[in-house]
Amino acid sequence: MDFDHITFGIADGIARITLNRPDRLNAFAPGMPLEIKAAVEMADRDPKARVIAITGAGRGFCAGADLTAGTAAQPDEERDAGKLLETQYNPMILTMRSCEKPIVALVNGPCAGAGMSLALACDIIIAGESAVFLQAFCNIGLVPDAGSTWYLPRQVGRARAMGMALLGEKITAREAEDWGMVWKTVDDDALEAEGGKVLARLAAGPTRGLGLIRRAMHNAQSQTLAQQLDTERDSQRVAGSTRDFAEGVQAFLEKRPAKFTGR
Ligand code: T3D
Repeated sequence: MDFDHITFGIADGIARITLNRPDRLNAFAPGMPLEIKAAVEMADRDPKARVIAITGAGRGFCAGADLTAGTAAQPDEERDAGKLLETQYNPMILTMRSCEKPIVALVNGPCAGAGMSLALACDIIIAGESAVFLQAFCNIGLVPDAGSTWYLPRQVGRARAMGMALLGEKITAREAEDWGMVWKTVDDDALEAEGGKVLARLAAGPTRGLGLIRRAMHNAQSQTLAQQLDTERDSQRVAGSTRDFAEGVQAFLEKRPAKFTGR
């Protein structure tokens, strides 16, 4: 499949989606969320991909919606700022949610508006030291979208989420890490190497089990304890029937590293 706004490839078990509009800090052009959605679906289907990485080309991760195109460029009488959400952003976020493989954001620079929502919808965020995160929406009179009002308070708590959403100020990668939004902040120069280590580890992991872990963690945000215990039981039944479980136990008993195959 040809993409206009992203690049996509699979190598060594890692499906890599690179947002590719560096002149606009990889702001979302109309159509771009659907390209990301399609790429996530391809990676999810392809057994060669065992983890998905999302990053940005150039010095930015993603500056949110392109304010020179799409809704912002429409005349007043035609403008429907909910339309792209309904037809593009929301399907992208829901596809990421239902994906059965871990998704890692390598945040290499400014991460704003719906670009921050995209990062929040990933399972792990690794950020370069100079990355900044901002809920830019209120700065232009919009409301947080693409899942930010759902993910952000769950990840950083209501007070910090409200502060970010109502004030639209930048927070640094280190602050984001202190707040529990970012797994790890690394030197900018080390982002590829450090991110690569995490990706390689996930790509060599028990893929089915990792997918079930992410699903259970996501479900926990909206389920009761009793429902969650059921989810854990059902997930364990599936994980316990995989070859990777048998290999993991065997490797433990033989005191050697496990060789997971993702089955
Ligand atoms: O239907 C709908 O579309 C509704 C959906 C809305 C979802 C949203 O995401 S709304 C929020 C949209 N995003 C923003 O408001 C963020 C705007 N950008 C910024 O605040 C800043 O650019 C950053 C804080 C992200 C980065 O600042 P800085 O100083 O590192 O970079 P810069 O100089 O501002 O930007 C570099 C270039 O990227 C610049 O272009 P130029 O002057 O070199 O030709 C700038 O105009 C361009 N750019 C940055 N963000 C966007 C953008 N171009 C288009 N759209 C952008 N969002």
